Amino acid sequence: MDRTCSEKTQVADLALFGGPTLFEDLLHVGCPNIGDRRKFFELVDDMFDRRWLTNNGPFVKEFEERLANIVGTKHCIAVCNATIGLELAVRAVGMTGEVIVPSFTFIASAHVLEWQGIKPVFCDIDPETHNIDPNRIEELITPRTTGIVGVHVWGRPCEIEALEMISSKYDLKLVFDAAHAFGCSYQGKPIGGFGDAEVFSFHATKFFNTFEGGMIATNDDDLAKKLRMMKNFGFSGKDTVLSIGINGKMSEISAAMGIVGLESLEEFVSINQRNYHAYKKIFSKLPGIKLITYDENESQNYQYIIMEIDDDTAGINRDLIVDILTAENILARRYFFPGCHEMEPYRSSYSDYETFLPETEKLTQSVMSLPNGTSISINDVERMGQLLRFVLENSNEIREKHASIKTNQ
Ligand code: T4K
Repeated sequence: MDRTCSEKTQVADLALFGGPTLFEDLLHVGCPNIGDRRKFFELVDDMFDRRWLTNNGPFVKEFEERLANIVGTKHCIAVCNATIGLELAVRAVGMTGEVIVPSFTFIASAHVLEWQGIKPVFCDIDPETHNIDPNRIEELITPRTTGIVGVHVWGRPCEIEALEMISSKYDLKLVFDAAHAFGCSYQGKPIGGFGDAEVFSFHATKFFNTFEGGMIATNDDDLAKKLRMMKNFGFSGKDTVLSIGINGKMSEISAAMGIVGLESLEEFVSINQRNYHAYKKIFSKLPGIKLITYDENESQNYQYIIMEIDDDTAGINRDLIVDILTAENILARRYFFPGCHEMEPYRSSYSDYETFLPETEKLTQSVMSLPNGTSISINDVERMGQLLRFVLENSNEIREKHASIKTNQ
């Protein structure tokens, strides 16, 4: 049975120290939002009746049309996941040699380059936006640089104008990893139409999902044509292959999930926004915890509840907070930790990043994310808030108790 947080009257009540858990069920960061199941099963029945399961079927075509209406681009190309989508985009725009990318991102943003023999050159971030810092890009450009991959981290757009200026000044390709940014806008325009192409993720953990899946958006007709061939082994027609390609196709069942999910898009956003406001109200009163905020004049999906922990003010560090929450069945995550440059193969290949990624280093030590989405209620948010308040109020005792347990282990 769930217990209310007021029952945590002493430090020994924390689950980390053997007390009962605050939540009976696990609260996940990235628990999927699911649309109308009945409608989904109807579409699956149609699909089985038709016996057309993949390879540019009617659901994929319909889904792509609907996506293009939402993001306002000429072309939306559905793919099996954003990682393959990024690989296709990077390759199709002609990136080679070195490409500048932030290290503060999910590892896929770097791997899609390395996987194709392109060196990811990691750029530091702006500590306020968590996005690539345009002021640090020019110093990284060499004769081998062919492009920039900007990442709209947490769905908050990069400084797109500045990135566009740099890429046109140095004749670089510009692709956006928009994995987090479906439903978001920049200066009133939907994310999707910027740079040479933008790539979205519809993975189960994103606020809108197709189980696995993704989409490449572009306004460039030639690029779209190339991408469509490349995601289908390079085929142009039944028997002719015109270029190297891969299998990046989205299946019909994923597209069916997407079509159904789109009908609940507004509901997903409004629940996320409601929870975000509840988190904001509680966390603005907690010393040492800074919640990242969204510009409410732009469209947002409000999926990510991201906190930065200031150890000195909070009296407790990020890792111990994550351990405490995890023990209570709140599976908080250290997104993104460590930075990509600290993971293989980059860690072994490049040794000197620490000196020029200071903001990335700092942020990866203090950042964490909390659950959001349709599986999270206001009551859940309030209980998490009460727990965190209890933790901060008792930080000294918690730290000491934790240290003494560690010493005795
Ligand atoms: N670029 C960026 C900036 C990205 O963040 C991502 C993906 C990509 C590119 C690549 O996109 P895709 O190729 O995936 O389309 C998760 C996701 O797998 C990944 O898609 C996402 N970013 C990343 C931020 O998070 P993990 O390894 O942390 O996932 P995992 O299995 O630990 O799951 C996360 C939480 O979600 C867990 O608490 C469990 C929960 N969960 C997960 C699934 C799959 C559920 O409750 N239900 C589920 O069905 O990477």
